[in-house]
Amino acid sequence: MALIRFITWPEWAAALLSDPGTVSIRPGRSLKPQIIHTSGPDPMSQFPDAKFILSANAADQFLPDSGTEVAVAGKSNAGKSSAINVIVNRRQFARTSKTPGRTQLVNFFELRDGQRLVDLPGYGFARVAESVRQHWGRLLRAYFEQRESLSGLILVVDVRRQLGEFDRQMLSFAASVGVPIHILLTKADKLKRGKAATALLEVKKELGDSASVQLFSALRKQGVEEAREVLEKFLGTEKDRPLGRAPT
Ligand SMILES: Nc1nc2c(ncn2[C@@H]2O[C@H](COP(=O)(O)OP(=O)(O)O)[C@@H](O)[C@H]2O)c(=O)[nH]1
Ligand SMILES: [Mg+2]
Repeated sequence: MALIRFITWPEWAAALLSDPGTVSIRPGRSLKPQIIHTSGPDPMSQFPDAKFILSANAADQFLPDSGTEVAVAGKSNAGKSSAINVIVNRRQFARTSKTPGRTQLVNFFELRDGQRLVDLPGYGFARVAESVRQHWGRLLRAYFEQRESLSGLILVVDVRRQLGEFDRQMLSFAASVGVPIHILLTKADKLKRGKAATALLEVKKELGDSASVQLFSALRKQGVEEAREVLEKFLGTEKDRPLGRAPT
């Protein structure tokens, strides 16, 4: 729901300070900026009040660890933000592609009271400096080790690619703390039906019972209901996993 109106500079500054996630400036004919709400309440969504809360760059910045939380991970450019937007049915909820900075942080969203979605930083191993890779590795490890509210991992993988080093690291972190895993093989629209089915079978065969897997396309809205059901299941899951075990 977009609300566009002209405001004064003090109003703009106040809005930016109170809710930076929903305010952007567009160059217009007027000297005054426009304020554009991209994430107001949306009655068409299952999560009408979903909102971005904060980005963390260190474990001590994580939100309080109560309720249930579902983490979404994927190598950069896998299609994670697009998938989140379609599943939550909120345009521009998780910014697609180029929001500098945010892609490197642990982003906390509140879906409903006591139910969160966490957008984890994703990266391709080859493209990142070793020091940065190590920082993210530590941050992700800390996240999986510490979050008692973590109830499920949704891993987004480009259906045209094999599971990579990043994906295997995420699977290993989740498995080692007993968190259930669901894999979205996304961009399924990029493959012919037979090829997509083969890719699905291959991942299923490789992972066996350790994860559930489905085809997904944000573009065609394929597999959205299935993904939403998994998200709801994870969010409703009462946790019974042992805590404090370090991922291996
Ligand atoms: N064809 C197709 N393109 C997609 C799909 N999902 C994402 N993309 C494109 O892939 C690129 C990366 O998507 P984004 O969601 O930003 O990936 P992220 O880096 O994992 O968050 C963008 O150009 C998207 O438009 C999909 O299901 N089908
Ligand atoms: Mg993204």
